[in-house]
Amino acid sequence: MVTLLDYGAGNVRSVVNAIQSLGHSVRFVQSPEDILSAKKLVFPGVGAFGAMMRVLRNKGFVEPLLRYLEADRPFLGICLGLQALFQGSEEDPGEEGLGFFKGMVRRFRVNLAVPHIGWNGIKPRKPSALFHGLDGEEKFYFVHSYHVDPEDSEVILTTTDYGREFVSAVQKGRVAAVQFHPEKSGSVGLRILKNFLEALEAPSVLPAKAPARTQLAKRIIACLDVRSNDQGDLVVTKGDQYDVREKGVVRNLGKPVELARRYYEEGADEITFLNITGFRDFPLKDLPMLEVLERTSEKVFVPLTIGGGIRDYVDKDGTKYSALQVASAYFRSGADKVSIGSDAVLIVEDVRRTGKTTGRSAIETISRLYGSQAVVISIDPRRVYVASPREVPHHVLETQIPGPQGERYCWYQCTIKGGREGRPVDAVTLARVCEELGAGEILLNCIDRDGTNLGFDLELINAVKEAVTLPVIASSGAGCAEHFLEVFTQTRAESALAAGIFHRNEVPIGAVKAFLRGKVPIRPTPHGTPQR
Ligand code: 1PR
Repeated sequence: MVTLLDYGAGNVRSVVNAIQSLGHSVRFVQSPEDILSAKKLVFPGVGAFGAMMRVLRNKGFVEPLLRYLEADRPFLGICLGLQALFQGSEEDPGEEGLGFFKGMVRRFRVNLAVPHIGWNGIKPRKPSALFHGLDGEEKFYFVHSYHVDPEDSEVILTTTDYGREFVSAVQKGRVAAVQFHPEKSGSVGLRILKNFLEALEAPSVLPAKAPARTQLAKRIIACLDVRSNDQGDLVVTKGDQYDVREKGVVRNLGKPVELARRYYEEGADEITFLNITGFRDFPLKDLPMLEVLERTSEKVFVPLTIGGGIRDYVDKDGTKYSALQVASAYFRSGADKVSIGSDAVLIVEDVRRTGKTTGRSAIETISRLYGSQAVVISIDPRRVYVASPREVPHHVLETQIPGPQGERYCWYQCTIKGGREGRPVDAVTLARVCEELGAGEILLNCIDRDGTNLGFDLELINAVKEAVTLPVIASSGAGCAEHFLEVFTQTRAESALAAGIFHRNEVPIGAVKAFLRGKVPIRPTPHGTPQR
């Protein structure tokens, strides 16, 4: 029996699923006594440092937690659950931490995108029972803007490099804590959890290898466009330039949960579900989509993003739902991030028209509560050619791919409702304003390239990437493994997403990774996955 300290700040479903997948049952801390009677305590932290400490204090958990830790009983802190062990954090300077370890939590001051999101390695500083079964080259999933800075170097278990070297795990006796998310780090993360749950008393070991420097991997994301087909079944479909019908019938490329599991096993670094009719239907009434997430998160231990229909909504009975409520339902069902498409365009139009933000938009409300890393903006732009940059009041770029009349300039028009309606805002401006509003990542589609296998639109990606510091996911047009190398070497995109080639089994994820290996930093695929 594992005791889980959930202080109610966000989704702990994936930690519970990960522990249960290892054959252990979970009980939640309801009262201070539950902490003292725990045999093994796992503390996954989500949200902000100050809010977490206030909840711990209000619930009377601080004193029993310290007694538990000081008695050297088995403890695993995850992410904010690591940071809580220190004296305080720059995130909320007035708020005291547990102070079990001396030292502070500091904001990343690096010349790179913050938060640090993605798969990075670890450099062990001392042996630990947590390392059993690791060879040292593994990568783990991180998402954080702050890192711990212990005064006592003896407690440092691992470090990681991201613009600087930072402490990514600590251990003292049976009290261990990691900055990365084992529950989102595939089989190697599960191995760490298993070692904590089953082998904490085993002899300490060091992995066979240790990287001299760790590198953040470029992420390969599998995308599943989901909708009901004409028979009413929820299917994975795929469009050609957003047209998902072939001879009038919705293409059916498989079942969402099964495909997501397959991609996880093949080494996808993340899975994205897009409910492509979300602009019409209302997701909270569309229980199958919530169920897809619940079932996927039982077996898939990498980050999950869900998009489609994240917006304020009034149903036909006049009941109002906020975008935040929709997003919360998705987080509770196992999503790590939500992606906002149509609504982001309308929000940005509003901000530009009024010259101010309201604080009430979907982007602002969701990022305030769940953090910016939980809010992805999905952009569906279409290329519009112009003869001269002065022709339109938009961000225009000079293109190497001239238009039908030989035009040398183009802009990228944002669309809503799955490409059905063009709006008077360009993709570069949209990305920039969404960053100001608190978005954490951009999913950059391209209607012209979608489903064409012609490769990513590098001009579009470079234009957006130059305008924002946010991580960008390049999407649309991947036709072969070389296209991934192209996008990672000719743009600064952090991730690349594909759909058609994976669904049709033309190029498995393993083959993409095998091709990229040694050329760009990637997370190795699990052993034995298809590469051809
Ligand atoms: O507007 O917030 O309700 O969200 C709707 C979401 O559904 C948006 O993120 C939008 O991109 C997506 N969507 C709407 N209609 C379609 C459609 O295809 N008819 N799918 C659609 C967009 C785009 C991709 C695709 C890549 C890679 N799919 O993400 O997976 O282009 O494809 P490829 O590798 O096969 O080229 P809202």
